[in-house]
Amino acid sequence: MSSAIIEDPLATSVPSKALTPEEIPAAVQEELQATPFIDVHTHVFMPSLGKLGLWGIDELITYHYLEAELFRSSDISPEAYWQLSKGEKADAIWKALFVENSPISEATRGVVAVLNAFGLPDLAEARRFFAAQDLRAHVRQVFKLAGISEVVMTNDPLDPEEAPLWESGAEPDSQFHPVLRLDRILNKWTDHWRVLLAKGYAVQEDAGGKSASEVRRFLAEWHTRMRPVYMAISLPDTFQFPEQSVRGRLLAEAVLPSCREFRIPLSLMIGVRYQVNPELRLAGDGVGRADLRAVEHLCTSYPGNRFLISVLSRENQHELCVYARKFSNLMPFGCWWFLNNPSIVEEITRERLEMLGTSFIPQHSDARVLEQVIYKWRNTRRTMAPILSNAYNLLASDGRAVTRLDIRNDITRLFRTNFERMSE
Ligand code: RAT
Ligand code: ZN
Repeated sequence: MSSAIIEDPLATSVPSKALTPEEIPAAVQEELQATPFIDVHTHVFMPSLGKLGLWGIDELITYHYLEAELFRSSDISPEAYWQLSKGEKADAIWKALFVENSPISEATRGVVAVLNAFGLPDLAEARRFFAAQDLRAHVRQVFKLAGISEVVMTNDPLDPEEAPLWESGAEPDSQFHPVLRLDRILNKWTDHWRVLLAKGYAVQEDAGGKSASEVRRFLAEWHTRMRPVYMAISLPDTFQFPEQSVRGRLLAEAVLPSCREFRIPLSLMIGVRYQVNPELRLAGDGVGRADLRAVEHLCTSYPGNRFLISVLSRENQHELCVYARKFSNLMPFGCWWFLNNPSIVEEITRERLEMLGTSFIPQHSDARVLEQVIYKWRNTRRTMAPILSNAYNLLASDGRAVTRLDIRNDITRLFRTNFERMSE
Protein backbone atom coordinates (compact mmCIF):
# COMPACT_ATOMS: atom_id res chain seq x y z
CA MET A 1 0.00 0.00 0.00
CA SER A 2 1.41 3.38 -0.97
CA SER A 3 0.08 5.00 2.23
CA ALA A 4 2.49 2.79 4.22
CA ILE A 5 5.39 4.51 2.52
CA ILE A 6 4.01 7.97 3.13
CA GLU A 7 3.53 7.12 6.80
CA ASP A 8 7.21 6.24 7.16
CA PRO A 9 8.54 9.34 9.00
CA LEU A 10 11.88 9.04 7.26
CA ALA A 11 10.52 8.36 3.79
CA THR A 12 10.08 11.95 2.72
CA SER A 13 13.65 12.84 3.55
CA VAL A 14 15.28 9.60 2.46
CA PRO A 15 16.63 9.58 -1.00
CA SER A 16 19.39 11.45 -2.63
CA LYS A 17 19.74 14.94 -1.20
CA ALA A 18 23.32 15.63 -0.14
CA LEU A 19 23.45 16.04 3.63
CA THR A 20 25.34 18.92 5.19
CA PRO A 21 27.99 18.04 7.79
CA GLU A 22 25.57 19.29 10.47
CA GLU A 23 22.78 16.98 9.21
CA ILE A 24 24.91 13.83 9.12
CA PRO A 25 24.94 12.88 12.85
CA ALA A 26 21.14 13.05 13.19
CA ALA A 27 20.64 11.08 9.98
CA VAL A 28 23.05 8.39 11.18
CA GLN A 29 21.32 8.16 14.52
CA GLU A 30 17.87 7.92 12.96
CA GLU A 31 18.93 5.25 10.51
CA LEU A 32 20.61 3.22 13.26
CA GLN A 33 17.38 3.39 15.26
CA ALA A 34 15.16 2.54 12.30
CA THR A 35 17.12 -0.48 11.03
CA PRO A 36 16.22 -3.80 12.66
CA PHE A 37 19.50 -5.66 13.22
CA ILE A 38 20.21 -9.37 13.01
CA ASP A 39 22.03 -10.63 16.09
CA VAL A 40 24.42 -13.14 14.54
CA HIS A 41 25.61 -14.91 17.70
CA THR A 42 23.80 -15.35 21.01
CA HIS A 43 23.15 -17.98 23.64
CA VAL A 44 19.44 -17.25 23.89
CA PHE A 45 16.92 -19.88 22.83
CA MET A 46 13.57 -20.01 21.11
CA PRO A 47 10.65 -20.57 23.50
CA SER A 48 10.11 -24.18 22.35
CA LEU A 49 13.52 -25.07 23.83
CA GLY A 50 12.02 -24.35 27.25
CA LYS A 51 14.32 -24.09 30.24
CA LEU A 52 17.43 -23.70 28.10
CA GLY A 53 16.42 -20.10 27.52
CA LEU A 54 17.46 -17.84 30.40
CA TRP A 55 15.53 -14.67 31.11
CA GLY A 56 14.51 -12.39 33.98
CA ILE A 57 16.23 -10.38 36.64
CA ASP A 58 17.97 -13.11 38.65
CA GLU A 59 19.53 -14.52 35.46
CA LEU A 60 20.59 -11.02 34.42
CA ILE A 61 22.29 -10.37 37.75
CA THR A 62 24.02 -13.76 37.86
CA TYR A 63 25.45 -13.41 34.31
CA HIS A 64 28.97 -14.82 34.41
CA TYR A 65 30.47 -11.43 33.53
CA LEU A 66 29.04 -10.18 36.85
CA GLU A 67 30.09 -13.28 38.76
CA ALA A 68 33.69 -12.52 37.78
CA GLU A 69 33.23 -8.97 39.10
CA LEU A 70 31.62 -10.13 42.36
CA PHE A 71 34.81 -11.72 43.65
CA ARG A 72 36.68 -8.44 43.22
CA SER A 73 34.24 -6.50 45.41
CA SER A 74 33.10 -9.03 48.01
CA ASP A 75 34.78 -11.37 50.48
CA ILE A 76 32.60 -14.31 49.47
CA SER A 77 34.64 -17.23 48.14
CA PRO A 78 33.68 -18.92 44.87
CA GLU A 79 33.16 -22.12 46.83
CA ALA A 80 30.61 -20.46 49.17
CA TYR A 81 28.97 -18.63 46.24
CA TRP A 82 28.32 -21.84 44.27
CA GLN A 83 26.44 -23.29 47.28
CA LEU A 84 23.80 -20.53 47.10
CA SER A 85 20.44 -20.73 45.33
CA LYS A 86 19.93 -18.60 42.21
CA GLY A 87 18.04 -15.94 44.20
CA GLU A 88 20.71 -15.84 46.92
CA LYS A 89 23.44 -15.51 44.29
CA ALA A 90 21.58 -12.60 42.73
CA ASP A 91 21.15 -10.99 46.17
CA ALA A 92 24.89 -11.31 46.86
CA ILE A 93 25.83 -9.74 43.53
CA TRP A 94 23.21 -7.01 43.85
CA LYS A 95 24.55 -6.05 47.29
CA ALA A 96 28.22 -6.06 46.28
CA LEU A 97 28.02 -4.52 42.82
CA PHE A 98 24.87 -2.39 42.84
CA VAL A 99 24.41 -1.25 46.45
CA GLU A 100 27.84 -1.11 48.06
CA ASN A 101 29.54 0.04 44.84
CA SER A 102 28.46 2.07 41.84
CA PRO A 103 27.54 -0.16 38.91
CA ILE A 104 29.78 1.60 36.41
CA SER A 105 31.37 -1.41 34.74
CA GLU A 106 29.94 -2.32 31.34
CA ALA A 107 28.22 -5.47 32.59
CA THR A 108 26.69 -3.91 35.70
CA ARG A 109 25.55 -0.86 33.75
CA GLY A 110 23.79 -3.27 31.43
CA VAL A 111 21.52 -4.46 34.23
CA VAL A 112 20.74 -0.87 35.14
CA ALA A 113 19.83 -0.14 31.52
CA VAL A 114 17.49 -3.14 31.32
CA LEU A 115 15.70 -2.14 34.53
CA ASN A 116 15.39 1.35 33.15
CA ALA A 117 14.03 0.12 29.81
CA PHE A 118 11.15 -1.55 31.67
CA GLY A 119 10.74 1.33 34.15
CA LEU A 120 11.67 -0.87 37.13
CA PRO A 121 12.91 1.08 40.17
CA ASP A 122 14.41 -1.72 42.26
CA LEU A 123 15.15 -5.41 42.59
CA ALA A 124 11.90 -6.35 44.34
CA GLU A 125 9.79 -4.62 41.71
CA ALA A 126 11.87 -6.23 38.96
CA ARG A 127 11.30 -9.70 40.40
CA ARG A 128 7.54 -9.07 40.47
CA PHE A 129 7.54 -7.74 36.90
CA PHE A 130 9.47 -10.60 35.33
CA ALA A 131 7.49 -13.26 37.22
CA ALA A 132 4.32 -11.88 35.62
CA GLN A 133 5.53 -12.01 31.99
CA ASP A 134 4.27 -14.40 29.35
CA LEU A 135 7.46 -15.56 27.59
CA ARG A 136 6.33 -15.31 23.96
CA ALA A 137 4.87 -11.81 24.34
CA HIS A 138 7.92 -10.82 26.39
CA VAL A 139 10.27 -11.98 23.61
CA ARG A 140 8.47 -9.73 21.13
CA GLN A 141 8.71 -6.77 23.49
CA VAL A 142 12.41 -7.41 24.19
CA PHE A 143 13.26 -7.65 20.47
CA LYS A 144 11.40 -4.40 19.87
CA LEU A 145 13.24 -2.61 22.65
CA ALA A 146 16.55 -3.99 21.35
CA GLY A 147 15.82 -3.03 17.73
CA ILE A 148 16.47 -6.54 16.42
CA SER A 149 14.39 -8.68 14.09
CA GLU A 150 16.11 -12.02 14.63
CA VAL A 151 18.74 -13.70 16.74
CA VAL A 152 21.03 -16.58 15.97
CA MET A 153 21.14 -19.23 18.70
CA THR A 154 23.93 -21.62 19.73
CA ASN A 155 22.63 -25.19 19.59
CA ASP A 156 24.67 -28.12 20.77
CA PRO A 157 23.62 -31.50 19.38
CA LEU A 158 25.59 -33.27 22.13
CA ASP A 159 24.10 -31.34 25.03
CA PRO A 160 22.13 -33.97 26.94
CA GLU A 161 19.45 -31.42 27.82
CA GLU A 162 19.16 -29.88 24.38
CA ALA A 163 19.47 -32.81 21.98
CA PRO A 164 16.26 -34.62 23.07
CA LEU A 165 14.24 -31.45 22.53
CA TRP A 166 15.35 -31.30 18.89
CA GLU A 167 14.94 -35.05 18.48
CA SER A 168 11.33 -34.77 19.56
CA GLY A 169 10.70 -31.98 17.05
CA ALA A 170 11.12 -28.60 18.79
CA GLU A 171 8.85 -26.08 17.11
CA PRO A 172 10.93 -23.73 14.91
CA ASP A 173 10.60 -19.98 15.36
CA SER A 174 11.37 -17.59 12.53
CA GLN A 175 12.88 -15.07 14.97
CA PHE A 176 15.45 -17.60 16.25
CA HIS A 177 17.90 -19.17 13.81
CA PRO A 178 19.65 -22.38 14.84
CA VAL A 179 23.40 -22.92 14.72
CA LEU A 180 25.14 -26.27 14.92
CA ARG A 181 27.77 -25.81 17.61
CA LEU A 182 30.69 -28.22 17.43
CA ASP A 183 32.77 -27.62 20.57
CA ARG A 184 31.93 -30.94 22.17
CA ILE A 185 32.75 -32.86 19.01
CA LEU A 186 35.88 -31.01 17.95
CA ASN A 187 37.41 -29.81 21.23
CA LYS A 188 36.26 -32.54 23.60
CA TRP A 189 36.19 -35.64 21.45
CA THR A 190 37.64 -37.82 24.24
CA ASP A 191 34.67 -37.00 26.48
CA HIS A 192 32.02 -37.34 23.80
CA TRP A 193 32.91 -39.88 21.11
CA ARG A 194 31.13 -42.59 23.09
CA VAL A 195 27.88 -40.61 22.89
CA LEU A 196 28.12 -40.80 19.10
CA LEU A 197 28.98 -44.49 19.34
CA ALA A 198 25.93 -45.10 21.53
CA LYS A 199 23.76 -43.33 18.93
CA GLY A 200 24.94 -45.78 16.26
CA TYR A 201 27.84 -43.96 14.60
CA ALA A 202 30.89 -46.15 13.97
CA VAL A 203 33.44 -43.79 15.51
CA GLN A 204 36.72 -44.56 17.28
CA GLU A 205 38.45 -43.01 20.27
CA ASP A 206 41.37 -41.84 18.10
CA ALA A 207 38.91 -40.51 15.47
CA GLY A 208 40.48 -42.89 12.94
CA GLY A 209 38.88 -45.47 10.65
CA LYS A 210 35.42 -44.39 9.50
CA SER A 211 35.12 -41.70 12.22
CA ALA A 212 35.32 -38.68 9.92
CA SER A 213 32.69 -40.00 7.50
CA GLU A 214 30.52 -40.99 10.45
CA VAL A 215 30.79 -37.49 11.93
CA ARG A 216 29.78 -36.19 8.51
CA ARG A 217 26.75 -38.44 8.61
CA PHE A 218 25.95 -37.12 12.09
CA LEU A 219 26.25 -33.51 10.88
CA ALA A 220 24.02 -34.27 7.89
CA GLU A 221 21.32 -35.67 10.16
CA TRP A 222 21.51 -32.64 12.43
CA HIS A 223 21.47 -30.36 9.43
CA THR A 224 18.20 -31.93 8.35
CA ARG A 225 16.80 -31.68 11.88
CA MET A 226 17.90 -28.16 12.74
CA ARG A 227 18.44 -26.31 9.45
CA PRO A 228 21.31 -24.32 10.98
CA VAL A 229 22.39 -21.03 9.43
CA TYR A 230 26.02 -21.94 10.11
CA MET A 231 28.22 -24.37 12.04
CA ALA A 232 30.35 -22.94 14.85
CA ILE A 233 33.20 -23.63 17.19
CA SER A 234 35.12 -21.66 19.80
CA LEU A 235 38.86 -22.24 19.72
CA PRO A 236 41.80 -21.72 22.05
CA ASP A 237 44.55 -19.18 21.49
CA THR A 238 46.78 -22.17 20.66
CA PHE A 239 44.63 -23.20 17.68
CA GLN A 240 46.66 -24.37 14.71
CA PHE A 241 45.50 -25.58 11.32
CA PRO A 242 46.42 -27.85 9.64
CA GLU A 243 47.14 -29.96 12.66
CA GLN A 244 47.75 -33.65 13.38
CA SER A 245 45.01 -33.92 15.96
CA VAL A 246 41.47 -35.16 16.28
CA ARG A 247 40.21 -31.61 15.83
CA GLY A 248 42.42 -31.02 12.79
CA ARG A 249 41.28 -34.23 11.13
CA LEU A 250 37.57 -33.80 11.85
CA LEU A 251 37.65 -30.19 10.72
CA ALA A 252 39.30 -31.08 7.41
CA GLU A 253 37.47 -34.31 6.69
CA ALA A 254 34.02 -33.81 8.22
CA VAL A 255 33.14 -30.20 9.07
CA LEU A 256 34.55 -28.30 6.09
CA PRO A 257 33.09 -30.70 3.49
CA SER A 258 29.72 -30.63 5.32
CA CYS A 259 29.62 -26.84 5.29
CA ARG A 260 30.38 -26.90 1.58
CA GLU A 261 27.72 -29.50 0.93
CA PHE A 262 25.07 -27.54 2.83
CA ARG A 263 26.35 -24.18 1.56
CA ILE A 264 26.61 -22.70 5.04
CA PRO A 265 29.51 -20.84 6.64
CA LEU A 266 31.71 -22.05 9.46
CA SER A 267 32.09 -19.67 12.38
CA LEU A 268 35.37 -19.73 14.27
CA MET A 269 35.69 -17.82 17.54
CA ILE A 270 39.39 -17.90 18.29
CA GLY A 271 41.44 -16.94 21.32
CA VAL A 272 39.96 -18.40 24.51
CA ARG A 273 42.27 -19.60 27.28
CA TYR A 274 39.88 -22.09 28.77
CA GLN A 275 39.56 -22.26 32.55
CA VAL A 276 42.41 -20.00 33.58
CA ASN A 277 40.65 -20.02 36.95
CA PRO A 278 38.41 -23.10 37.15
CA GLU A 279 36.99 -21.99 40.53
CA LEU A 280 35.02 -19.36 38.62
CA ARG A 281 33.39 -21.96 36.33
CA LEU A 282 31.80 -20.21 33.31
CA ALA A 283 33.52 -16.99 34.36
CA GLY A 284 36.90 -18.72 34.56
CA ASP A 285 38.07 -18.40 30.92
CA GLY A 286 40.72 -15.94 29.82
CA VAL A 287 42.16 -14.66 26.56
CA GLY A 288 45.32 -15.24 24.59
CA ARG A 289 46.75 -13.95 21.34
CA ALA A 290 46.30 -16.51 18.57
CA ASP A 291 48.41 -17.35 15.52
CA LEU A 292 46.13 -16.34 12.67
CA ARG A 293 48.16 -18.24 10.12
CA ALA A 294 45.59 -20.96 10.83
CA VAL A 295 42.97 -18.60 9.35
CA GLU A 296 45.22 -17.89 6.37
CA HIS A 297 45.54 -21.60 5.72
CA LEU A 298 41.80 -22.20 5.99
CA CYS A 299 40.93 -19.36 3.63
CA THR A 300 43.59 -20.33 1.08
CA SER A 301 43.09 -24.07 1.12
CA TYR A 302 39.31 -24.05 1.28
CA PRO A 303 38.15 -21.36 -1.15
CA GLY A 304 34.81 -23.16 -1.44
CA ASN A 305 34.10 -22.56 2.26
CA ARG A 306 32.99 -19.31 3.86
CA PHE A 307 34.27 -18.32 7.29
CA LEU A 308 32.71 -16.07 9.90
CA ILE A 309 35.56 -15.15 12.21
CA SER A 310 35.77 -13.38 15.56
CA VAL A 311 39.01 -13.15 17.53
CA LEU A 312 39.06 -12.53 21.26
CA SER A 313 42.41 -10.87 21.61
CA ARG A 314 42.66 -7.16 20.94
CA GLU A 315 46.14 -7.80 19.53
CA ASN A 316 44.72 -10.04 16.77
CA GLN A 317 42.24 -7.49 15.40
CA HIS A 318 44.50 -5.77 12.91
CA GLU A 319 45.74 -9.06 11.44
CA LEU A 320 42.15 -10.19 11.06
CA CYS A 321 41.39 -7.07 9.00
CA VAL A 322 44.46 -7.67 6.85
CA TYR A 323 43.38 -11.27 6.21
CA ALA A 324 39.86 -10.08 5.35
CA ARG A 325 41.40 -7.82 2.69
CA LYS A 326 43.11 -10.87 1.19
CA PHE A 327 40.30 -13.40 1.35
CA SER A 328 36.75 -12.64 0.29
CA ASN A 329 35.57 -15.87 1.94
CA LEU A 330 36.42 -14.39 5.35
CA MET A 331 33.83 -12.29 7.16
CA PRO A 332 35.05 -10.70 10.42
CA PHE A 333 32.26 -10.36 12.95
CA GLY A 334 31.63 -8.89 16.36
CA CYS A 335 33.62 -7.52 19.26
CA TRP A 336 33.42 -10.50 21.49
CA TRP A 337 33.25 -10.91 25.29
CA PHE A 338 36.20 -9.01 26.83
CA LEU A 339 36.21 -6.75 23.75
CA ASN A 340 32.58 -5.71 24.09
CA ASN A 341 33.36 -2.46 25.91
CA PRO A 342 32.76 0.91 24.24
CA SER A 343 36.44 1.97 24.24
CA ILE A 344 37.57 -1.21 22.51
CA VAL A 345 34.54 -1.52 20.24
CA GLU A 346 35.24 1.99 19.02
CA GLU A 347 38.86 1.24 18.23
CA ILE A 348 38.11 -2.03 16.45
CA THR A 349 35.16 -0.65 14.48
CA ARG A 350 37.06 2.39 13.25
CA GLU A 351 39.90 0.15 12.15
CA ARG A 352 37.52 -2.18 10.32
CA LEU A 353 35.70 0.67 8.56
CA GLU A 354 39.01 2.17 7.48
CA MET A 355 40.36 -1.14 6.19
CA LEU A 356 37.23 -2.93 4.99
CA GLY A 357 34.62 -0.27 4.25
CA THR A 358 31.26 -1.85 5.01
CA SER A 359 32.30 -5.45 4.27
CA PHE A 360 32.19 -6.78 7.85
CA ILE A 361 29.67 -7.46 10.63
CA PRO A 362 30.37 -4.94 13.38
CA GLN A 363 28.75 -6.65 16.31
CA HIS A 364 26.84 -9.54 17.83
CA SER A 365 25.46 -9.51 21.36
CA ASP A 366 26.60 -12.89 22.73
CA ALA A 367 23.60 -12.47 25.05
CA ARG A 368 23.10 -15.38 27.42
CA VAL A 369 20.02 -13.91 29.06
CA LEU A 370 17.21 -12.71 26.81
CA GLU A 371 16.92 -9.12 28.05
CA GLN A 372 20.65 -8.50 27.61
CA VAL A 373 19.99 -7.85 23.94
CA ILE A 374 18.33 -4.59 25.02
CA TYR A 375 21.40 -3.03 26.59
CA LYS A 376 23.94 -4.65 24.30
CA TRP A 377 22.28 -3.36 21.15
CA ARG A 378 21.58 0.07 22.66
CA ASN A 379 25.26 0.30 23.51
CA THR A 380 26.21 -0.76 20.00
CA ARG A 381 24.02 1.91 18.44
CA ARG A 382 25.40 4.51 20.85
CA THR A 383 28.99 3.60 20.03
CA MET A 384 28.37 3.29 16.29
CA ALA A 385 26.66 6.67 15.85
CA PRO A 386 29.73 8.94 16.24
CA ILE A 387 31.99 6.46 14.44
CA LEU A 388 29.77 6.40 11.35
CA SER A 389 29.09 10.15 11.52
CA ASN A 390 32.80 10.80 11.59
CA ALA A 391 33.39 8.48 8.62
CA TYR A 392 30.69 10.26 6.57
CA ASN A 393 31.93 13.68 7.54
CA LEU A 394 35.41 12.75 6.37
CA LEU A 395 33.94 11.43 3.13
CA ALA A 396 31.94 14.63 2.60
CA SER A 397 34.94 16.83 3.31
CA ASP A 398 36.96 14.79 0.82
CA GLY A 399 34.40 15.69 -1.82
CA ARG A 400 31.76 12.93 -2.04
CA ALA A 401 28.20 13.93 -1.22
CA VAL A 402 26.61 11.75 1.44
CA THR A 403 22.88 11.03 1.30
CA ARG A 404 20.48 9.45 3.73
CA LEU A 405 20.09 6.60 1.28
CA ASP A 406 23.85 5.93 1.44
CA ILE A 407 23.64 5.78 5.22
CA ARG A 408 20.60 3.53 5.18
CA ASN A 409 22.15 1.13 2.68
CA ASP A 410 25.43 0.96 4.58
CA ILE A 411 23.78 0.27 7.94
CA THR A 412 21.58 -2.38 6.36
CA ARG A 413 24.63 -4.01 4.83
CA LEU A 414 26.63 -3.94 8.08
CA PHE A 415 23.89 -5.22 10.35
CA ARG A 416 21.80 -7.40 8.04
CA THR A 417 22.84 -8.28 4.52
CA ASN A 418 26.50 -9.09 5.15
CA PHE A 419 25.17 -11.90 7.30
CA GLU A 420 22.22 -12.90 5.11
CA ARG A 421 24.48 -13.23 2.08
CA MET A 422 26.82 -15.62 3.88
CA SER A 423 24.21 -18.36 3.73
CA GLU A 424 22.82 -17.70 0.24
O1 RAT B 1 31.14 -14.44 25.33
C1 RAT B 1 30.74 -15.20 26.21
O2 RAT B 1 29.82 -14.87 26.94
C2 RAT B 1 31.39 -16.53 26.41
O3 RAT B 1 30.91 -17.05 27.58
C3 RAT B 1 31.15 -17.60 25.40
O4 RAT B 1 29.79 -17.88 25.35
C4 RAT B 1 31.54 -17.41 24.00
O5 RAT B 1 30.88 -16.35 23.44
C5 RAT B 1 31.26 -18.64 23.19
O6 RAT B 1 30.31 -18.65 22.40
O7 RAT B 1 31.97 -19.61 23.38
ZN1 ZN C 1 29.15 -16.96 22.61
